[in-house]
Amino acid sequence: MSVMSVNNFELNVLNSKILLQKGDITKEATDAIVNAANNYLTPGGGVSGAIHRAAGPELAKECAKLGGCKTGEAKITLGYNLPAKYVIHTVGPVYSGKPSDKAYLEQCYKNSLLLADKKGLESISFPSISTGIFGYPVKEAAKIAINAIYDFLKTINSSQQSSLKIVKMILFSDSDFEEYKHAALQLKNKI
Ligand code: AR6
Repeated sequence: MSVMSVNNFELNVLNSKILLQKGDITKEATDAIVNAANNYLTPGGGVSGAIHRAAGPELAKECAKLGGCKTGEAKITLGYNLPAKYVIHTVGPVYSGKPSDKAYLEQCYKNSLLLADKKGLESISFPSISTGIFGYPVKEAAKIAINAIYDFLKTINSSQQSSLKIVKMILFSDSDFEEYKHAALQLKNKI
């Protein structure tokens, strides 16, 4: 485990690592980027709108054939004009304050990672799912995201050799980056 510069934070988990970075996910050249989608897999606004704009219209055409996506589940498409080869679309919960919010958000990270592993991908980048238009408080969402990614990597790497080596969280603002770093430091102090 090592702490890097101000806009980068790294946490090693057996053979893989979690990397926190400030940035724009549409610029990421990881094997897959994750989209914070809606149940209909239509472009929408926020990070999803940005991903669809950068990928080009073919992405929405492929999405339209997938029959939607339930909250907490994940579906994969090609990345078209994006630097990433694939887009994994997952639908976060609209924040309601109920305990089910946490379970759905955990499922988003877990199901996206499962899909990436099944496809044999080595690297994946996530945005901060549900914390924009869907209103999930960033402090809580950051803790859930970091713990879900860590639990997934620890479990899969201890039972088999996973293809996944790098899991990035791409945070759009300084304050989001600080919240995710805080959550990662808390986890680091516990393990
Ligand atoms: N790169 C990285 N993160 C970004 C970028 C970017 N280019 N653009 C925005 N973010 P949101 P949600 C951050 O609202 O809350 C859509 O309309 C943003 O600052 O995109 O899951 C869908 O169709 C925030 O921290 O996703 C759904 O209807 C984070 O991405 C709904 O919004 C997530 O914000 C999903 O809402």
